[in-house]
Order: sequence, then structure tokens, then C-alpha cells
Amino acid sequence: MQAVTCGEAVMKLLAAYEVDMVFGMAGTMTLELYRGIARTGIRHVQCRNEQGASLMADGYARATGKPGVCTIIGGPGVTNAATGIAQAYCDSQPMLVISGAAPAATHGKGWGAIHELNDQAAVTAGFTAFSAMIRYPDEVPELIARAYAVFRGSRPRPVHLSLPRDVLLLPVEADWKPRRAPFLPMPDPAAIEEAAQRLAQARRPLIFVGGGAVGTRAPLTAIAERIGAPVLSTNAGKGILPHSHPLSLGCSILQRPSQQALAAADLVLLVGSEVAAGDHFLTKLEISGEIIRIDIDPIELTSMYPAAVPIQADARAAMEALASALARRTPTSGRSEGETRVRDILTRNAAEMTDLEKRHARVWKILRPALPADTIVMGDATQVVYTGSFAMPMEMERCWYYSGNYCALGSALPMAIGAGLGAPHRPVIAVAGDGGIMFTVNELATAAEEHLALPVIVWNNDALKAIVDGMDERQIPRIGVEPVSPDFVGLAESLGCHATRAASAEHLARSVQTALTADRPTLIEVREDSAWLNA
Ligand SMILES: Cc1ncc(C[n+]2csc(CCOP(=O)(O)OP(=O)(O)O)c2C)c(N)n1
Ligand SMILES: [Mg+2]
Repeated sequence: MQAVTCGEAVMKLLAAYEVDMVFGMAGTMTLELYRGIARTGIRHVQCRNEQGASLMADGYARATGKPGVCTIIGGPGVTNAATGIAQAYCDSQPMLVISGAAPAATHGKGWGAIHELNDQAAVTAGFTAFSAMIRYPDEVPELIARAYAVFRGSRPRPVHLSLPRDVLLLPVEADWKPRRAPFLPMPDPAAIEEAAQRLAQARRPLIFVGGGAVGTRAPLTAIAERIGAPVLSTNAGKGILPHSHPLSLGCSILQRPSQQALAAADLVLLVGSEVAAGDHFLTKLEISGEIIRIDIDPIELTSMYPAAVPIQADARAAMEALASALARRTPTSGRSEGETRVRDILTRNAAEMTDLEKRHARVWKILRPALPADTIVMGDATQVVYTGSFAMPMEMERCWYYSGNYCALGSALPMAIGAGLGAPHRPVIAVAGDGGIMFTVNELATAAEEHLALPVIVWNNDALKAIVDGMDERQIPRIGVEPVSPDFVGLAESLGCHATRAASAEHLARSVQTALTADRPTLIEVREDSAWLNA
């Protein structure tokens, strides 16, 4: 075998793991990675800032189910990318960050090497499954195999490999090959029997599903219908049970009647969720009944919502086993009782909506019929998205993403770009506030360059409104929460996009539909004070 550089060998190995696209920003320290990108034919998407790269990789992972990959420089490349990596960590998304690093001999010396970052692996250790500084090329195949074991055989989370610029230049003669990832953990049959027994005996059961339960629709539906359990979801679990199902409470955990229903349930089946506060805005949800938890991560099973029946397993296998075990039992509670409870809770949820939430809901009511059912909606941390959690119905899973857990402003646009590139057959839209869009608005240039037919809704209330509301409520003077926004239409046009300001409900619907087939992204500004939103 003819020797290639370590940088090229890394990309060849990633291509063998079926990596077809990377999100990155080149630098002199990572040039050899780019030789590998060129030789393997992997598509390179050039971000405008590494924060965009990591968020695009996250969006790509969500849309494809495959790890999103970043190729970035060390030092500022890594610190810029930190936000997207940390978000993927919070939301259990697979991501492989391949970064450069200063030459190995300079590490820890403080010599002022270019892009010097003291103990770079430690910088990302807190928000990755593992972060390793590679010293010898021979370490690469094992560490990449370990990364894929995390992605495919456990709770997926980001992995960061730092490759010093001198290591990237070293010759590699061996032909590196992918290794098999472990199978997912299967549920203990005794635990499934105990869970089924308890569910059959429950009088007022409730099921709560998160992102880890994606892919469990069939057994979830069977279990819910068998025991008449209302099904509540987190943002990440939205659409696993279709919104139109008579037992679906959707993602309404922000609403008080749904919170009360959860508190009053005598047994809760909690699947694939850490029940993050970003989904309900409370310090802790009240749950008085016992909890049966299914989670791939054993740490979760003893967390702040401890399980009476802790089942460590792949959610799909566990739910299928549970559905079969329940089919052999006669449940205490029936389907019609559950459906009556759901109707009652949804009615009370609707009655408690504020005027502002009704205005937000109107936006979603216009958007829903304008968007195909399989549209991926990437939501930023804006009030219209918080309301969308419960007001935007989803019939399919993996279509609604709001990362309330890490809650980083600016995530929606790059995530939408990554999703659009990863799943070109799927419609994708981004929704961000006037504050949030400014964090990553530069990536409109990336989307334009990639000719993405991406509608980008900017919900403009001339404020960091969520914080304004908090200050007003606590009678704190409004400091630093009413930034002057640019002319969004002019800004987007200068970055190579179409742009418009919605002038009516019909105009908004039409603009979104046109944008979904356009030759470039379209920024659509929607002003909160639009008179037509009052209707
Ligand atoms: C990176 C980051 N910085 C600060 C915050 C705190 N924060 C949460 S919501 C918010 C206001 C966002 O304003 P905008 O995007 O206009 O949405 P709105 O609340 O007005 O709907 C801020 C500053 C955050 N979530 N993320
Ligand atoms: Mg705002």
C-alpha cells in the first residue's frame, strides 16, 4: 500500500463509515483533511463560522439519523463550534467533530503556537461522550470505532477528536477499515413482565415520550390504546403518536392542565426522555404516581424522576416487548376512558391560552396547511416557537425540533441548512425571533450558496421579548433587551436570498409555499404587531 497522510487516511476511513457530507471551515493546520475530502469525494459544506458548522451537523444528524461531521481548525474553530456540540450533547445527537490542534510538542508549554488552546481535549470533554487528543495516527481507527459505538450502540452524543497539525502530516501505510458497532441493549424479560403487570392494574395511567422513543409508534399506539393512556410528548417526541390520535395530548407539557394530568396519573410510563426543564419551564414537574422508565442510559433511570421499574434498553425493543406482554393481560383502564380524559385536558388547555399565545397559534394555523406533513420545522428560542410546541400539530415524528434544553439562540437557521442538505427530498423551514436570527444570520450566505429552497420565518417583535416580559414582571428596568434590528428584507437580499414581509395570512401562506420550491432561501418577516394576526 502506498502511504497517504494521516489527514487523508482519516477522511478515507470516514468515507468507509458512509460519511457523505462534512460541515467545515479550512485552515492551514487542517489542509491534509481537505486532501482527503477531495480524494474521497465527500461533500464539504463551507460554513461562515464554526458555530454554523456544528449546528448544521446537528441538523443533518436529526434529518438523516446519521452522525453529523465537522472538519474545523483547533483553537478558535473549536471554541466557535462549542455551542452546536453542546446542544447535540444535550439533545443526544450523534456528531463527530474532527479538529486540528497546535503541534503536539507545543501542548501545555505556552509557547504561543498559532491557535493555541490549553488542553483542547479538556475544553470539549464536558459536552462530548469523549474527547481525545490524538498523538499517533495508529490511534485513529480505534477512536473512530469507539465514536461509532457511541452513535449506534448507546445514547448518541458528540465525539471530538483533535489531530495536531504535525500528526495530520504523518504517513499512514495501513488500510484502515471500519469496525462493527455493538448491538443495542435488549430489555430484561422480568422487568417487562413487572411493567406490564403494573400498567394493566393502573386506573389513571399516562405515557410520556421523548426523543429516545422515536421509532416506537406501533408499540406505543398499541400500549396506549390497550390501557387507555393519554400520551404526552416532549418537543423531541412530538409526532411519535400522531397529533390527530384521540389519545394524543401532543407536546402540551407547557400547559397547566397537562401538567396537572401528569401529576394526577397513578402510573407514568416514561420513555426515552430526561424530561428537560426547557420543555416545561418548571424547576421540576410534579409526578405523584410511580414511574416505569425505559431509557438506554442507566444514569437517566436514577435521575430526578427515579424509576420504580427501571428498564435499561433500546426503546423500540422494550416497547415492543411491553406491547406483547400487555396483550396477554386484561387492563383495568380502557381506551374510551383515556380518550375522555384527553378531550377534557385539551379543552382546558385551549381555555387557558393567553392572548399572545393565541396570536402565535394563529401563525401556526396559517403555516400548518401551507406545509407538507413531512416538513421539518427547526425552531429557535423565540416565544412563537414555545407556543408552537403545543399549537403546531405534527402527524409525523422527527419533524419538529426545538432544543429548549441547551436553548441556544441562533440554532434554528444552521440546523435547517444541515437538515435541508442532508435530506434534500424533505421540505425544511426555520423559525427564529428578531433576536435569535442575528446570532447566525451570516449562514444565510451558506444557504444561498447551496441554493436551498429554505423559508426562514423571522418573528419580529422588536425585542428579546421573553426577557422583556421577565424584567417587566419583576419590575426591573428594561436593560439591553430592545436591540435595534436591521432591515431584515434588505439584509437577506444582500446575502443572496429572496425576502419579503408578510402582509396578510394569505400572503404568509403563499410566500412559504413559493419559498419551498425557490432557487434560494427566502427570509419571511412576520411582525408580531401585524393587524391581520388579530383575526
Ligand atoms: C446564546 C443565548 N444567549 C442568551 C439567551 C437568553 N435568551 C433566551 S430567549 C431570549 C430572547 C430572544 O429574543 P428573540 O429571538 O427576538 O425572541 P422573542 O423572545 O422576542 O420571541 C434571550 C436573550 C439564550 N437563550 N441564548
Ligand atoms: Mg424578539
